[in-house]
Amino acid sequence: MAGEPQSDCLFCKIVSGEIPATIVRESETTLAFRDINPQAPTHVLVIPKVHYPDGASLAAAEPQTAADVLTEAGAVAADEKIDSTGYRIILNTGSGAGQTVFHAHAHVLGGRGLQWPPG
Ligand code: IU
Repeated sequence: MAGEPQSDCLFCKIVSGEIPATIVRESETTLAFRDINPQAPTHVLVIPKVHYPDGASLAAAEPQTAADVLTEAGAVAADEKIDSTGYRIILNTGSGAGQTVFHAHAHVLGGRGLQWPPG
């Protein structure tokens, strides 16, 4: 059922503690941890604790939790001191856009120059 933990979902297992992660922030509804394959000096993933396959489906079902993900992404940027230099929040959506884990997550990237448009 939408929103329920999925037994085959890596990020649900991080939420439950079954798989370890370097957690940098936690709120009632979200978890933020370092990406295992960082693409910038700061690369943190912010996820909802509930399972939805992507950010849009999360926002449609639980808009407050989607807002919490963005608020926490901003808090990560402040914690990492990249808020003054600029940072990027990315929600890859669909395999064609590079999404590989189908549990909603926002990438927070910063600490280096970021090009536009992204690849
Ligand atoms: P994507 O937007 O679905 O491609 O992002 C998934 C991210 O999850 C990607 O950057 C991976 O490096 C990251 N990740 C992780 O942090 N820990 C893991 O155990 C696995 C993937 I698998």
